Amino acid sequence: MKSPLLTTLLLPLSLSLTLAANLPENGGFEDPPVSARATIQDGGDPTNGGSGPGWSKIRPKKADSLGEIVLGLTNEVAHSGKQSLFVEFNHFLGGANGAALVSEMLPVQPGQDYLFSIWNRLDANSPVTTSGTAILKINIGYFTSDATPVAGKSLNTYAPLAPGRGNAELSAQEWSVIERKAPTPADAAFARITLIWQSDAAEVTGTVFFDDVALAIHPK
Ligand SMILES: [Ca+2]
Repeated sequence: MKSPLLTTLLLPLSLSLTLAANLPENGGFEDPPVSARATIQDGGDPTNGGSGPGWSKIRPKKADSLGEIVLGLTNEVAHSGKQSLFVEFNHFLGGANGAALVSEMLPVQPGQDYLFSIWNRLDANSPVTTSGTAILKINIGYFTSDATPVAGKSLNTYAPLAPGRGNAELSAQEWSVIERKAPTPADAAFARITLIWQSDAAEVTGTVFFDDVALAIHPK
């Protein structure tokens, strides 16, 4: 039997570990609830108008001569819970001029081995078609305790979203995970995740679902 003192000591520790293993809040895209595929404008805004939780900014690529990228939430498929984020490329040929989703400032522990992960799956009704590739760019910026950017220490990586182009497990039949090691700098107190959808110069059409964005301490 645990002593009351031990239980008291263990409780805050286990609570902080739980939080540390599940950043950002709403990484599972369950908030706000939707009853169908819903764009940002139609109630599928994971930032809830910029008030969070978890996500602070979202920017679709509005339709023009370079096509568009539509973002929102859907209950069609989910890796966890009932919902995921959908990213719909529609004759997009804007290259780096794409769409983005930005997290809130997430508290992290300095000098730790973190693992960033995000699950992805193609839409069986509209898989990505392109002569080049669609790209998910992942940027993790770090900040000190007074929110000053930690210079030169951000993580920049990317994953191709067209099958057979370096993201071999991506399919419409099942979810697969994109993982990147993300060690925190020694003076980091916060991290901010920016997800950017773009392409190389080729035209892209098709939809990819994303779920369960996490930044968690990597088990040694
Ligand atoms: Ca989910």
